[in-house]
Amino acid sequence: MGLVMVAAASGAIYAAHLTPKKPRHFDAIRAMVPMRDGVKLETVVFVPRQTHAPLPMLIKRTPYGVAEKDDDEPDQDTLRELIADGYVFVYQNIRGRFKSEGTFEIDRPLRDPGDENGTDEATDAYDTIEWLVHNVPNNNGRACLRGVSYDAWTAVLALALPHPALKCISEQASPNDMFVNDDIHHNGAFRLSVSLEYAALMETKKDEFKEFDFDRKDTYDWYLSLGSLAHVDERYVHGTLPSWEDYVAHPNRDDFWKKRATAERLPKSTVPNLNVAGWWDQEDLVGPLDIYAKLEESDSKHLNYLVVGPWNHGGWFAATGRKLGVVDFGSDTAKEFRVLQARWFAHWLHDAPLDLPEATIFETGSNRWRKLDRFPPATGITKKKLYFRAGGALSFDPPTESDADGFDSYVSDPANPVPYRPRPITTSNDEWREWLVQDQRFVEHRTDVLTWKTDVLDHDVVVLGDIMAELQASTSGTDSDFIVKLIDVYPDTKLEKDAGANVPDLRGFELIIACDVLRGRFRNGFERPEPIVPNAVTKFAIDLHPNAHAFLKGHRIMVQVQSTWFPLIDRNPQKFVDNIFKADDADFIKATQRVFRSRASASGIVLSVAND
Ligand code: PG9
Repeated sequence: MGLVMVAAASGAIYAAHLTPKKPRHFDAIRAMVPMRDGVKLETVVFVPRQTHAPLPMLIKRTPYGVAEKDDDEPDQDTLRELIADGYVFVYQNIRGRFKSEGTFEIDRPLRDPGDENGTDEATDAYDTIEWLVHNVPNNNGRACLRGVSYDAWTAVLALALPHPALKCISEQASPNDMFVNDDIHHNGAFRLSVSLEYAALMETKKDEFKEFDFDRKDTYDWYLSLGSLAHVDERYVHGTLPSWEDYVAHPNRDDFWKKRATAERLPKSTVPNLNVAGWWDQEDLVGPLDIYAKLEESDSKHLNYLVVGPWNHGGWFAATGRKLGVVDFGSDTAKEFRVLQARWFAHWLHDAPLDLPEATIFETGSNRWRKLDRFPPATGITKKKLYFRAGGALSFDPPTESDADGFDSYVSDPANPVPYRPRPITTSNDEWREWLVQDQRFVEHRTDVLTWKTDVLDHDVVVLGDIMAELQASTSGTDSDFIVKLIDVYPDTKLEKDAGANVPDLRGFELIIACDVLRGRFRNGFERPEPIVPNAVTKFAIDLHPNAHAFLKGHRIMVQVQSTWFPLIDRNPQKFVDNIFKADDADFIKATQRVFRSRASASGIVLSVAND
């Protein structure tokens, strides 16, 4: 019981009156920490009660709120290992969120080079650390920034102006280039539902989360009846969501997006960074892989590390991480990560030894951790192409037909788009978090989804590294999306080892391993969209990103191609228009798509297959 105060030269201090209801392990200090331009940021510092030796600080900078009550201490479960090692835990709301002053801007970019007086997340992180080292009692002058997703993004940006006390960061699922991957677009295709709903959540109110007000349960139906995206503003938003206005104003990868593509703008690697990603991250799988890859280019001191596990967004803080949906990974992967993470921070902040490979990668299917000296590996793999063949076959042998007979076809109708997960598509966060591991049989019957499958595998095929889809396709329209999914098809017979009362029946289960979309207008670059020549065979290359998965003996490999994925991705009108956000309803037309599987125009997927 007591009153915790901090003597600060500047910055308002809240007096935290401590009236514990449950055992308290920390004293809470609340402060409005001043930034260089006078803006003050709401900060709460939890100092362990038991330890009196000087401790390092673990800092999270977030738009999602800090503990409102002193009782809301750092979580004894997910932070167990870190708490045991001894840290001061710091949480701060970024500008314009909750009690923090200033203006919130989703994905505020780094200030322009030469803008000496400007502020950004890098200067805010710097000023915060400067204040903390001088004002937090018993700190040892060392700090790390950590966080998942947006909080990871703020950590990454701090690398642009690292404070001398910043000894490491751990970015976990940070987005990177939001026009090409991660939350807002994928390869120029707009991630409609997540972008609109996130803007509403974050920009309607400063100090609360406000869900978009749908008038029905099935948002698929709502988005479809909306028609063109031009109606979002006219009917619902009325210019009140700044990000929505930005998306409409910047339909191509112009300077607005380039300024926010963080990895490209980072200086060379001088601060240790533990990058963390999840194979089924429904929001930001590619960001951490890209940030890791970019920092690798200048990592002469070996400060840049990577962990990828079988997780959804932030799933490494799940209770165990043993399962995602119905998929079982055989061990408590999230707990395993948290032990590794504790070793990482203990090394940089407590001088503990570190014996960690550069890349710790979970290989799904075989369910084992691989220790690699880089990822994707440079050796030990062979690039092999799986070709689309006649009769829905998928084979390492190339096709033999001529163009005239060698294609499969479907009609893509924007009035009847393929749902990305089974309807009703509600706003349930739990459903959203697991859609990537849902059985894909729910679309197999659709005439606008093409499917090719290998024979039953007579040996394991282990993919370890890049996966690239290469489509030779045509459309009767002048613009089109192509979505490619690489799927593991489980055996039709129940395996002995899987039998048991509580084990789900996974016979014939279709599990997405990798997937992505390309907006056809951007096939030659994201800055200048180009119409597609109707009915001409055209190459569409779609990066399905690095992966680590064993397609086991007895399974099949499957590929699906479709042109809509709604409302995850907005509908392409299929007629080229200048700005899809401003299309007329009449611009949305049916298109006949052909995916070629001929000698001259072969389509397929290039896999990096492990030699071992
Ligand atoms: N994926 C979310 C996000 C990050 C950065 C910008 C916008 C959204 C998040 O989970 O924080």
